[in-house]
Amino acid sequence: MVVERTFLAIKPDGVQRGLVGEILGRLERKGFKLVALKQLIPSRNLAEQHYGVHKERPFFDALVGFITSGPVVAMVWEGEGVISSARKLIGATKPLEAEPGTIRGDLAINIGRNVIHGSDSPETANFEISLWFKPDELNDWSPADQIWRVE
Ligand code: IDP
Ligand code: MG
Repeated sequence: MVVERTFLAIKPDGVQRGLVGEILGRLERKGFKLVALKQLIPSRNLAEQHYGVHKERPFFDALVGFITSGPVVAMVWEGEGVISSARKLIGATKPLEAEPGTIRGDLAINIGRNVIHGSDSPETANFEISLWFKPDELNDWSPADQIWRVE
């Protein structure tokens, strides 16, 4: 398994509902490494680029309107297989279909208020990381307990 980086963002509903700590805790406890974190209210331009693949979808305007409506917690997480693993921890797009134990399965009901975004492929992850972060906002670091992490 290769070490990868993925872009995750707690959406405005997650921030407004006080779920930031809960979500960060799940990712930390899983064992992934946080390499960038910031809170921002995304500009319309940023949101439209981020959700560019959905430009033609009927929900696009509502989606961009919502993601720009308040603070988002933008993050980059690193680890082996983190892109697909984080998607599993997040759960299905429709929260009522997301498995219990996943973030959306445990914490959300509505598809338009599904708490968190996660990159869906290595290409998307690279695009989204460079869209949301400058290179010097990403930290290369080794956990002090790395000796306990086995192959
Ligand atoms: P994902 O977030 O699980 O990757 P995508 O299909 O990439 O799901 O859609 C991006 C976001 O757009 C979803 O998280 C959801 O908030 C919203 N969305 C997707 N499909 C619909 C829909 O049919 N109605 C309203 N919002 C939707
Ligand atoms: Mg998606």
